[in-house]
Amino acid sequence: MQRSWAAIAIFLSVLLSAIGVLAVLTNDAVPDWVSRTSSYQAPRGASPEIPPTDIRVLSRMGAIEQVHLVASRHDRVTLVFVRDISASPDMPLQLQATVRYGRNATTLDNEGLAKARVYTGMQEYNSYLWNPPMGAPFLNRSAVAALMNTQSWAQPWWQVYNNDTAADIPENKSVNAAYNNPASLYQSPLIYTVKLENLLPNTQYFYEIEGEYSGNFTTLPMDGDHSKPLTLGMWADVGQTNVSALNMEYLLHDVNPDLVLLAGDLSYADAFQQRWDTWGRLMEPLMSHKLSLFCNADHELNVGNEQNVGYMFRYPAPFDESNSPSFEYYSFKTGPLHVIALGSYTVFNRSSVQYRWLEEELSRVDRRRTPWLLVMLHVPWYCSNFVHIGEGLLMRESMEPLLYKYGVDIVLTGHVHAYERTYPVYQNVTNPCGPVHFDLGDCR
Ligand SMILES: *[C@@H]1O[C@H](CO)[C@@H](O)[C@H](O)[C@H]1NC(C)=O
Ligand SMILES: *[C@@H]1O[C@H](CO)[C@@H](O)[C@H](O)[C@H]1NC(C)=O
Ligand SMILES: *[C@@H]1O[C@H](CO)[C@@H](O)[C@H](O)[C@H]1NC(C)=O
Ligand SMILES: *[C@@H]1O[C@H](CO)[C@@H](O)[C@H](O)[C@H]1NC(C)=O
Ligand SMILES: *[C@@H]1O[C@H](CO)[C@@H](O)[C@H](O)[C@H]1NC(C)=O
Ligand SMILES: *[C@@H]1O[C@H](CO)[C@@H](O)[C@H](O)[C@H]1NC(C)=O
Ligand SMILES: *[C@@H]1O[C@H](CO)[C@@H](O)[C@H](O)[C@H]1NC(C)=O
Ligand SMILES: CC(=O)N[C@H]1CO[C@H](CO)[C@@H](O)[C@@H]1O
Ligand SMILES: [Fe+2]
Repeated sequence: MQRSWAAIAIFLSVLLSAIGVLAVLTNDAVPDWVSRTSSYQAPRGASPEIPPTDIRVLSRMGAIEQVHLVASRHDRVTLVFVRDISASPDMPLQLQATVRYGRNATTLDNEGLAKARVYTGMQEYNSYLWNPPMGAPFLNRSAVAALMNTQSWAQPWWQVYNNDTAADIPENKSVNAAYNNPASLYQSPLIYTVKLENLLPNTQYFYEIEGEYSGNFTTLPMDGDHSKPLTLGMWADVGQTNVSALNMEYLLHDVNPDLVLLAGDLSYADAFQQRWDTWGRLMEPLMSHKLSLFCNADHELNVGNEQNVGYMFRYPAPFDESNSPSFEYYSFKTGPLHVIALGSYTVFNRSSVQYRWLEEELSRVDRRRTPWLLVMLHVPWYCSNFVHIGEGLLMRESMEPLLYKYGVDIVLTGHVHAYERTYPVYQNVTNPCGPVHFDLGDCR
């Protein structure tokens, strides 16, 4: 069975509005594909970060929140949720939670035990807080100085960056509080994870967490099942402004995808860790109902001292399920589609583990079952944004021949905060056998 471009319909947000791109993947076996072009246009211009006092991002004070579903395998979905007990010292510490799930919303015949983990993050008072390159400030320097000042409650010898003024904080620099300043230690909420197992394809499932929170989702088709079109919601560089929220609502209600692919840069927490929590709350309407896959990017790794920790604990990638030794690269198959996620900020040269895994993974692709082959990574290999041109070149140099050899159809990227789509291309030259590159991103 052959893939054909005639059978791909692409929802495009209009030029320069960089989000809400959707592909309906079918193949020749499905004659009644519908071509659709979205008229959606993300609002232009800077949008202020949603303040922490906004109802959409407020802590639920010990109740279940930040519920999200990660695609894992054809018969398995990972459910993640959170309890923020930071303001409830008397609440019993519950490190497990019962999740009941099933096809019948009344009987919920299956049960899973979710286990909680927490992590500590070293807060970084990044200049993105008071001087962000996108959007408007979330905190000013005085507010940051106040946050870092522990002298009213910590032992007096603990150094603080300054006492009570913003004057010492460099205008446009990141500042780490001293490691022994207790104000610099962030304690994550309880993050619970459970794998919902033995799921049937193309089936609506209902779930209930501790009898307290309920939701539903629909499983994806088996790989090789080409009986109906597969709708993908694709986005990147999401953030947490009103525009991020609008884009989320658009994906949920208008696109109504089977699967959401987020090509990196999720929350822009940038090592001010509680912004992972506000993002998780803001995205819950979409992510508690639709299956997503993610890849990690610069804002998960190295804007601030994130080092992927917040990402890794909260958005577990199905790497075990795909013979990968690292959450940074994995694969997922459904219907006519084989997705491979790669790490733009993971060593990618020919002696790297990532390269060798990719080569093996590509050799495992069965084009009869999954005629569409999509590679998701963060930093574009091709783009016309001169600020970012060249950032993806080393990875492209290393891996492009492999992708070409195995006939990858689509390379999905983000990072540049603009929408752009290439002709099929290989080594800088239009080539009908090369992949088409989609650069997505919220331009906020
Ligand atoms: C769900 O289970 C209940 C109780 O067994 C049953 O009465 C009901 O018909 C079932 N619903 C569906 C949709 O199967
Ligand atoms: C900084 O923000 C705080 C509230 O977070 C506000 O009370 C204060 O007036 C602001 N300071 C300046 C200099 O804008
Ligand atoms: C903070 O206050 C203490 C006590 O008043 C003073 O010794 C110290 O120099 C101050 N630190 C800074 C950074 O201003
Ligand atoms: C499934 O969840 C969605 C989103 O929360 C909700 O709107 C819908 O009513 C639910 N469906 C059923 C049958 O409960
Ligand atoms: C963002 O959205 C909220 C809720 O709709 C609204 O109250 C607020 O005014 C908006 N903020 C901006 C800057 O548009
Ligand atoms: C691949 O990259 C790693 C990390 O930068 C480096 O240590 C190694 O020497 C490189 N190998 C080759 C063959 O370039
Ligand atoms: C492709 O273009 C880049 C940037 O212009 C250049 O550095 C690179 O050498 C070119 N590669 C090939 C194979 O032509
Ligand atoms: C060079 C630079 O980025 N300067 C910025 C430093 O931060 C202030 C706001 O705090 C901006 O106005 C400057 O443009
Ligand atoms: Fe990025």
